[in-house]
Amino acid sequence: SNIIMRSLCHDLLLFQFALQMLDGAEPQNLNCPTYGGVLGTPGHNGLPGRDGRDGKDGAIGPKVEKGESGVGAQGPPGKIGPPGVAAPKGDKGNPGTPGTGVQSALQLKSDVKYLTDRLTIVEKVLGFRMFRKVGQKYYVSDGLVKNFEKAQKFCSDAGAKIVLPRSEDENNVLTSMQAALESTYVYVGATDRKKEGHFVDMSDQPLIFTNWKEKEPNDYNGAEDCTAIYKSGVWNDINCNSDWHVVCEL
Ligand code: MMA
Ligand code: CA
Ligand code: CA
Repeated sequence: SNIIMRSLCHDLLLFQFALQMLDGAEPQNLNCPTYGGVLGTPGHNGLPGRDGRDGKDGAIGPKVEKGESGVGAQGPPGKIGPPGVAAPKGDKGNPGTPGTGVQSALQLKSDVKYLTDRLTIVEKVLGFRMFRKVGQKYYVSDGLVKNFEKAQKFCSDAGAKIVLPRSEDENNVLTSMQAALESTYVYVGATDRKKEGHFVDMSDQPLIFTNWKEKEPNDYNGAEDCTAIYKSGVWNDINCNSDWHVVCEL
């Protein structure tokens, strides 16, 4: 737990540091007491490349007057010309390691939001007696038995929705929960109350996954507009007034 505390402290300092950067404040060294580590300062840009070497000697100086023909010997060579222009500067140095600039601060902010949102969900999950994780979702239950209306209210009061498997994976996880609940049926959030025979989710959207038992849905007695899942994992349309186990999803 000491390691976790240090890691948390470190994360907090990192975030605080990011905020300072956003404020344009002069970054300060920040310490975690038990860690003693110092937050690194942002990376500098790489050093500029070294100057290029001097250029080669310049061209020969001005031409000397030609001696009079046929008389004296050839005159001395002219003075050496001025040094050539310096060679172009070397290439720019490699960039330094990325600093905690505005870009990283924004990234950090969105990471913190994502984690906070996830934590809020996980804390809701912890309020239930039973839970399973499937993909990004959690299936939760208190093992209660209710009619469809009350089942829906129970879930929404908990900030959740009545369960509706959207894939075989999710259907399998719900089936395993049902075994643990020792229940005949678990309500599933699909109804054909608006249009007989046309099952939709609680937001009136078409179902992207179904697992109907053969010959279902059959609207038995003309009074079946809700859906439940059997222990075997197949679905049946049933009467909405019967009491069955409630599972919610988060
Ligand atoms: C029950 C009920 C129906 C289901 C049939 C299947 C008799 O009614 O569960 O929803 O379709 O059984 O035989
Ligand atoms: Ca029906
Ligand atoms: Ca049926």
